[in-house]
Amino acid sequence: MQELYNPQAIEQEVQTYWEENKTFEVKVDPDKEKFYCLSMFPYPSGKLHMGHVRNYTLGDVISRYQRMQGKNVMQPMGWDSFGLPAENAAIKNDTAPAKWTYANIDEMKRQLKQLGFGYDWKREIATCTPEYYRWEQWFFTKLYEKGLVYKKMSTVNWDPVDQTVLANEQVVDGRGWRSGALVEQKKIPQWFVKITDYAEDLLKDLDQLDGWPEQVKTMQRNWIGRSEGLEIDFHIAQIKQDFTVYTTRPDTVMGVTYVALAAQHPICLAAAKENAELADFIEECKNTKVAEADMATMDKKGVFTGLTATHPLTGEEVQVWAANFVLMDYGTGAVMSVPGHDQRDYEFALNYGLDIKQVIQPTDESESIADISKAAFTERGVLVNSGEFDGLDFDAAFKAIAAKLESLGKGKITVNYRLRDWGVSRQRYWGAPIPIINLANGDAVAVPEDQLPVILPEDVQMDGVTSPIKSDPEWAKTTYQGEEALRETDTFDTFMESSWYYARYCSADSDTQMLDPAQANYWLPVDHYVGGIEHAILHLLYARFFHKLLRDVGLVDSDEPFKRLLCQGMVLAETFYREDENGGKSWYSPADIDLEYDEKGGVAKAIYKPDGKEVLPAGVTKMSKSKNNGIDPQQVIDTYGADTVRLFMMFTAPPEQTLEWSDSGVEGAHRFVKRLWRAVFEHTELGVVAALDTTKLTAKQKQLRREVHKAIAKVSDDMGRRHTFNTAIAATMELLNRLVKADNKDEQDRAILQEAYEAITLLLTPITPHLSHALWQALGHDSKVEVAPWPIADESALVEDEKLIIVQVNGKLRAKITVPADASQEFVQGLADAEENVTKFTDGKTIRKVIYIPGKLLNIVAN
Ligand code: ANZ
Repeated sequence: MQELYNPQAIEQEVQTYWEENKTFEVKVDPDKEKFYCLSMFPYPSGKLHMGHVRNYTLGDVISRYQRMQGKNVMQPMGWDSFGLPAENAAIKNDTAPAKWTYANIDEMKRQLKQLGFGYDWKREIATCTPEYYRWEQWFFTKLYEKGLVYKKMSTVNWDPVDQTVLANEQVVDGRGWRSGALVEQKKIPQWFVKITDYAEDLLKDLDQLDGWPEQVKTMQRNWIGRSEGLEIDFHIAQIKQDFTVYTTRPDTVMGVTYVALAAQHPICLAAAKENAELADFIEECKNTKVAEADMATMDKKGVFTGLTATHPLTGEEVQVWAANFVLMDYGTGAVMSVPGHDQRDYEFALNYGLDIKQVIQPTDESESIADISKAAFTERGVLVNSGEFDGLDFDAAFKAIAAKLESLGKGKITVNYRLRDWGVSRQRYWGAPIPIINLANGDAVAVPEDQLPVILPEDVQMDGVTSPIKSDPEWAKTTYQGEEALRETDTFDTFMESSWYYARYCSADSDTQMLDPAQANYWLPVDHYVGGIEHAILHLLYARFFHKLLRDVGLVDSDEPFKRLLCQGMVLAETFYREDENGGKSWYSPADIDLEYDEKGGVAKAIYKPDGKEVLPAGVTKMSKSKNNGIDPQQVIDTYGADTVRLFMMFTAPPEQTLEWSDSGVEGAHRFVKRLWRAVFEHTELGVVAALDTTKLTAKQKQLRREVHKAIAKVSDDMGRRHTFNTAIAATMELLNRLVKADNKDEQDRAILQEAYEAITLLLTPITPHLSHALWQALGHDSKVEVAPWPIADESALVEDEKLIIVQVNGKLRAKITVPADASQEFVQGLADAEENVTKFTDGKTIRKVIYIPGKLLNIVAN
């Protein structure tokens, strides 16, 4: 008897085999169909968490399945290794961000290997290495040459005590995380990439992405936010100046009762010189940074500029206000205000006693006229109080008013996007230096190619306030064409690195180019991308944008980087707490809790093991530090082995849904693994098996074999098409239950069992690869299971050669007859007519109708 199932020993041995045989190293092979499976690379925070384990198990299962389909599968892994947490950790632990990061990478890589993920480690990249970021810097200089990047003054969070710029996550309740000082808004020059030039392309190409969840595409569409509208010119006679508003509702133009400008609008800035109240207001707006999402709920405030503008169609004079809800960087920074039909304008008008006029009426005549006494009527409808445009609907009014204004030279149709250009400057240290040289005369130039990469020093002392490359006066010093100049000390947003890593993997070791187009075009686009839904907007949009940039400089020839996207659900766990006298809660790790159950299997008591006293359950939530309910994957791997962890992850929930951690679930998965192990060895111990001879099978044997092949067909469909790994596993579990009860006495019994255990082993290979590797050998194979072809269901085994037919007379069961599976209706009817219990009810009657459902039912209607 083979020794007991010992996952640690088996897994170690199989992993060594993979490593020695370079099982997962791949090369371009034009004769083979390729499959590129990618999981979102981790930030090296220290050690893997369960979210990683789930993400990477999904990717690995898909990869291994595709490899068994005979495809050339690339599955790479790397590290998204720049970013703020490394700086914070370095300060806390008195080390350098680089050292901390590389140590974490080592540890997490060890864990990934221990989980048995089949990565091509030769392609490993870490974005914080010069070998990687030099190409990002190079690419940025290319974009600079193409006019796709520019410098602009832009607002940052400024800590006046620490004299430093803060990232959004370093601002806590409006104060600096370290100094506690009130954070101010400050404008400094920053670099932007012109993603807005690609807005239309990014929107349009979403239609190509059939393999993406609808939800993600919708989020991207909304983020890009295309709107079609009209730019309309207003004239201010007092200062002899025109300004332009942007509106998506030109149909409401006759309802304009005032206009509103952003506080930063040049007309407001000019008017403020003689208007102290306005100047104060502008100052106040400066220090409140408003996100677009807050626009609807914020208190609408403003100041009258003292100016009036002439309505372009009515010639009426309307007041010009500065208003806090108008954004300077959207549209034209000016709005024609229609309080009757826009809620923000409405609230503002109420606050300042401005007129509210109705010009739109509901289309549905059964509705009474819209009530605008409490809120604006914002739906589309039919025009009223609009002179020559009365009675038109939205579309007709849009056209008519646009045409009229155009003919007057006061309007034009325009398209606007909510999408803003991408600000890539960060004032942090741990990032790729922006490859720009600032000249003494104020100009900026790209670092020449032969001076790249601009290296970030790694051996630094963090003072917790200023970036080491900013505090070291020497670092920035350089020369440009013989003149002294200074390097840019800002670094890139880390989204820059994650926007093209998927492409770098295709030729990860190239030190002569960013990508090798031949290799990139073989592997790209990624066939299956697996990652978290939290990246639905920014990361995925930036990566799509970069792909188009790469395409437009000729490095890749596809339009989109990711063919199919899978967003896995979160991993949840139970939470437990105790309350102290002040009502504060302390949270206890589920790993330290013993549960006592009532007779019905419900939780009766939760006991904190270290002190034996009770804690209270507080429901199931996402594993997080704040609720102390994270389960450390390492502990589970050490106890049960990687295969059990992988199996549990895949079995417990479909990929997109949340997965609830449960100790009993893990134990259940482990029992199944052990059971399979035992069953296979009990089978192999019975000795040599004869070859399967399907012509010699009894009905019972045929039935068992049919079940085996049904399971193969089901698992293949679940894995390949539906991606419901949980039901695939359930089918193999059922099959195992069946097999352990099956006869194993004669040769053909054992031949079927051999076929069945081989099938189970292969079907589980993507999920429990170490176990399968060992079982495959135990079943007598020399070749390795990783490259064994996926089993194919034998169609002939699936065919049932006999069927049981229910015979009814007038809907009542009268007989059951067994017929060949391909029997015709006449044949079945003939047999039915020979049944005494049937003829008893039909004799002497007229047969009105015979209903036959092939293989199932024959119903004779007679009276
Ligand atoms: C008049 C009007 C009447 C509007 C009405 C709406 C309803 P989207 O669809 O998001 O593009 N707007 C224009 N520029 C703005 C700015 N810089 N800051 C704040 N709001 C601005 O929205 C376009 C609408 O948002 C425009 O249409 C404008 O208000 C406002 F019954 O013009 B509307």
